[in-house]
Amino acid sequence: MKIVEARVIVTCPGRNFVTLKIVCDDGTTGVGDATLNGRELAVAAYLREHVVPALIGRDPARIEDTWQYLYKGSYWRRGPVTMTAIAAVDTALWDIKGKVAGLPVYQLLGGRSRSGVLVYGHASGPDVESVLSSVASYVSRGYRAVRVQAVVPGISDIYGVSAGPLYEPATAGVADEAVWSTPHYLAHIPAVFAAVRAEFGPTLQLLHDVHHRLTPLEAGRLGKALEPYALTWMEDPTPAELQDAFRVIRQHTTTPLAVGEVFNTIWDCTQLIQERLIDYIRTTVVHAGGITHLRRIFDLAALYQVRSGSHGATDLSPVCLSAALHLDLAIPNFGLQEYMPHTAETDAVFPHGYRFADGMLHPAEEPGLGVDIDEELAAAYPYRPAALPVNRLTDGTLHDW
Ligand code: CS2
Ligand code: MG
Repeated sequence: MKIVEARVIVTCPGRNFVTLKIVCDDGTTGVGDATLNGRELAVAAYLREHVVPALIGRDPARIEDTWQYLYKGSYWRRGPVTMTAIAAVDTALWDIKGKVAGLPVYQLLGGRSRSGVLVYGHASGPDVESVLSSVASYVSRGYRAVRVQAVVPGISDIYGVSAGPLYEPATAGVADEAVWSTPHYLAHIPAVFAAVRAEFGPTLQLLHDVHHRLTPLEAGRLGKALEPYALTWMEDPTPAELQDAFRVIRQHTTTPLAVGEVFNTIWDCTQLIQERLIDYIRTTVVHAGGITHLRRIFDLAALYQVRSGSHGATDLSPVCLSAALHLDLAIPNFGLQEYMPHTAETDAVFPHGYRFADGMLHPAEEPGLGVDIDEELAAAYPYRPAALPVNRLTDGTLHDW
């Protein structure tokens, strides 16, 4: 078999997605997600200009060799654009291998390790009462794990609180500006979790995303304040360019820590994993080099009792989610999978067979990943520039977002 074509498809059914579709000489196709929120066209150009020409004529069965070729062969290693492009190729090749074998991809990864993939949903609200009813709506739909974000008195526009049923941080055109105050935030969040825990009892899994906004010491203080409410994890407490920052947090709290949605390679988390500075690694198929490289990260993590908790926001397309579910089902150290349902328009552009039942997602049983892109429909939604917000302190200083 040979690869004869690879198409880079950019579409915006409500938000932008980049998809790679690889076509083989016998007509077999495979898809890979290549979406990098707010930087979509950089990955599209990287694929079109530098990767697709190198794919033509290659044997699609050689997944590992192609990964090494694209990683080592470019000389310029790592980085979100490169690793997202490699991920798209890798994911599409796993899809093809599954179709050729006549098996769902999870079977090629060692088979099922569990009955389904436990997911968490996103509850939020403008005040504690509405947060409680948002959590209740997830519980009534069968969710067993819920991430809780809340508006903080004194901060009008806060990360993770949706205005409507769908949360979408990227906005049309140039970046929005948000305002942040750490003292207001630290004063409010423990009370929100006290109310949620009191209402829903001890066994509902609760999570919180700090979105990189605290110093290590502030994060230690928040983690300690949240200990009575037994969170499953506190996410991205501080930026992680310096992995040893997590030592400080660890010294101060037993609240479990999760990090990794902006990581691209295993080298971004070796220290975090090997020193057991985190409990969950949240890297994804699309941003960390595809199924091949993410498997490598999860295997390292398994040695240190660190579990997976892959990012699954709506900017990761149904192609990424499908691939994530196959890996989640197979690995021994699965923890949780984030799940934010896509819009009806997005679901129509990416026909897929995964389904939600009893708080879990279940991948399609058909050969490959069980997801595709309807290219005709995709063409009806042209690309629209959109950007993630920036964040400033009350005095105007640019802060982490
Ligand atoms: C978030 C995301 O889902 C999460 O945990 O951190 O909403 C994130 O902000 C976006 O995916 C950025 O593209
Ligand atoms: Mg997050």
